[in-house]
Amino acid sequence: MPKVSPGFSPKLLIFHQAVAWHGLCWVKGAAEGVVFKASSLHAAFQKATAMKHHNLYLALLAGMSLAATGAIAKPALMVQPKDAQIISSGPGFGSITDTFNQSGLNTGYVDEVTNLHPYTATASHTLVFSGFEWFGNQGTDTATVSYFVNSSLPFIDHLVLWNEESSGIGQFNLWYGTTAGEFGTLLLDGVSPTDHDLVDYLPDVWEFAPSSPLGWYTIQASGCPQPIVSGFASCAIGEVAFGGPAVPEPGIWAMLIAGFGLVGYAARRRRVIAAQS
Ligand SMILES: [Ca+2]
Ligand SMILES: [Ca+2]
Repeated sequence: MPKVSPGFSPKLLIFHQAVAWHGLCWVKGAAEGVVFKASSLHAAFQKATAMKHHNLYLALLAGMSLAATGAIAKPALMVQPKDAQIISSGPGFGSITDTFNQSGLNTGYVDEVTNLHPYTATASHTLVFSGFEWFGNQGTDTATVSYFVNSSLPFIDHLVLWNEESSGIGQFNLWYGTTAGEFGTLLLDGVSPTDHDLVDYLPDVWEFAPSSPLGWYTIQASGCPQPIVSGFASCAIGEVAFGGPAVPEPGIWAMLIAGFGLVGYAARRRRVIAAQS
């Protein structure tokens, strides 16, 4: 079985199975001069059984499912925001640009190329403030910041946050909208990042329902500063990035087409042998 990433979705797999099943039934039926009116998996299976080809269909389905799983289980890739805006508690201290330009990371990532999970397991952010982090206005316990994402990946479903270690963010909601600061779709509701001590810190990673690869993602932070150290009375961010699935490679589709051709050849051969005996 292909390795299933933490981003694996059973619903997507079922959807792909259904698509694969209907597609195969239709093509196989058309090839035999019978276009299936398969409005459900059950109807398709009954039809396949009636044609005494159910084993063939099950084998095909299994193959397609395996291939679909491989396609879906492509690793999540790192996605770098292209812009950011402070919606509240600004201008604060430091530059908001330093929270998405990879400043302060011990090792960089390549936008839409680096695999998210292995990378975020070891990529730490410096505890040094100047030139690397952003703090909100002193005396504020909330802050809202929007990040602009414009990615060629099919969708966005991960948030990566290096939660600044001395003040950080207590809790936050993540929203998606088409404009900066828009509370459009709620993607994460009241989640709590790690409260780090005064050390270089690793990121937290959250997965959420697939969302648009183009638009503004807004972090609505509260509960700042965090208890450990509470060095400065405001919210603070070290670095923010996103993640989405890789697109299936053309090779997977070539493999499927080749496999289908082989199965079709085998079925035809079986009929010829049956006709001769
Ligand atoms: Ca940074
Ligand atoms: Ca802390």
